[in-house]
Amino acid sequence: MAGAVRRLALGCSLIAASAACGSSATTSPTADGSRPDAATASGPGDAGSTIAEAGDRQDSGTPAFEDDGGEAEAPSADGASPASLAADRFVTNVVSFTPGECAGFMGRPLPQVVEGPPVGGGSDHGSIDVVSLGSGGTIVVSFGDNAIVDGPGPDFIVFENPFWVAGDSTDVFAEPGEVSVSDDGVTWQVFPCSPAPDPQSSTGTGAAPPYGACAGWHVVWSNPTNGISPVDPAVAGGDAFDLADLGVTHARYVRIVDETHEACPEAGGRPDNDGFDLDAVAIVHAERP
Ligand SMILES: [Ca+2]
Ligand SMILES: [Ca+2]
Repeated sequence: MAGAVRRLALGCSLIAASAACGSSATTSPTADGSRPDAATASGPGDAGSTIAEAGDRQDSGTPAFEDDGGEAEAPSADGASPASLAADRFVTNVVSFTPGECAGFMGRPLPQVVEGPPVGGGSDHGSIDVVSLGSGGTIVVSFGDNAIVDGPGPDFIVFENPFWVAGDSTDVFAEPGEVSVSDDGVTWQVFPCSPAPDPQSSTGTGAAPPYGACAGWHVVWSNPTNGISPVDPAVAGGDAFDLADLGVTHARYVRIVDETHEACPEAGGRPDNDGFDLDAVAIVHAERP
């Protein structure tokens, strides 16, 4: 499994002019009943265009994005309706970016590329609306005056751009990262993430499952064009995190550290698209919903 992932990583690095390294697989995923089938989702769009101004909040806090209940269906026209989620339910600021080796790919400039909702491509291709952290790179983001608070279940979601190799949900093209949270930007609480170096990698680098509490290995279903809520962990895809797992109740900052241990560059690959690719971070339980 890991070997297949590595082979595709090398192959698509050769042909894809993007950090997303989009899969050429055309096989649709098998609907498992628990996830929407987003294989027919549209390509990357302007993520920022669907976010209302921060002052235009919904009193109810209910996302305007439709929740399709996990049914497997193509995106509806209604799904393209403007969202009224506050801008600060997502990243509004890059506090710091410390690129690792072979970092730098950006579908758009920072910070815009990590602001707003995810631009998921479903199971068969990864978003290019990302910044590549590089091997061992670190990024710290915040949410305006908003904060993540501990509510029932997951409290925020990190969106990378993994995909299923040839439609196989057990063979994920994953580039894991360690996620931490902080309320002051100084003291951090860490979700443990220590993937093993991939023993089947021809370069001796790369990360192998299990990925545990790492981010970067659950495909992203939500896209501004498909009506899937980016703040509902049951349908959004991405890697969801629960503050309660760390005994934390309030966090203003999220930090992600690449844990791919990728060679720089991967054989035949671009010199700027290594490591964890950050698309977006969404607050599920917000202090200011
Ligand atoms: Ca929680
Ligand atoms: Ca990636």
